[in-house]
Amino acid sequence: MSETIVHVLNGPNLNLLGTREPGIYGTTTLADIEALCSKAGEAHGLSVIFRQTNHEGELVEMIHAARGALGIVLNAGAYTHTSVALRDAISATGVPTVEVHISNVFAREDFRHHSYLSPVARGVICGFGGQSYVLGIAALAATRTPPA
Ligand code: CA2
Repeated sequence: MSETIVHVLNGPNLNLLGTREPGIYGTTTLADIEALCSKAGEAHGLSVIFRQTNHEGELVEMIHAARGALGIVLNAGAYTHTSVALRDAISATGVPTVEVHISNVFAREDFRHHSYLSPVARGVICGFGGQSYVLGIAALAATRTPPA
């Protein structure tokens, strides 16, 4: 077990953050969010592994690779609304997963109101920009069992 490791996984198009649609996603880049996550990890005594991919299968592999970790903070991007494969990967590995979104998906188009992942997630945080990730890391840290 690697109970001091949190995997922060990002799905499709999140590498474009800060370059387009600032009205929805702000001007924060993914590199800025990675820095926020590292800082949050340090504050909680956790190591953060931060990754992004545009490919669904690769995201499945990344979830598998997180087995034994304290948890996953997952922004699956548009796959949130489409992917049974990601949902099965979360269920199959049993790694506590916090679903996060930069935007408030419930204030947006109807198709973003449904998530295949929420029912198997430990919890869901959305609408707080890059802070959604920081809150996700804090939530996992709060679930940590103190050493005996
Ligand atoms: O709000 C979020 O974090 C989302 O997961 C972002 C996804 C979207 O499909 C989800 O419904 C909500 C989209 C990520 C694409 O990011 C872009 C970045 C720059 C320009 C355009 C899209």
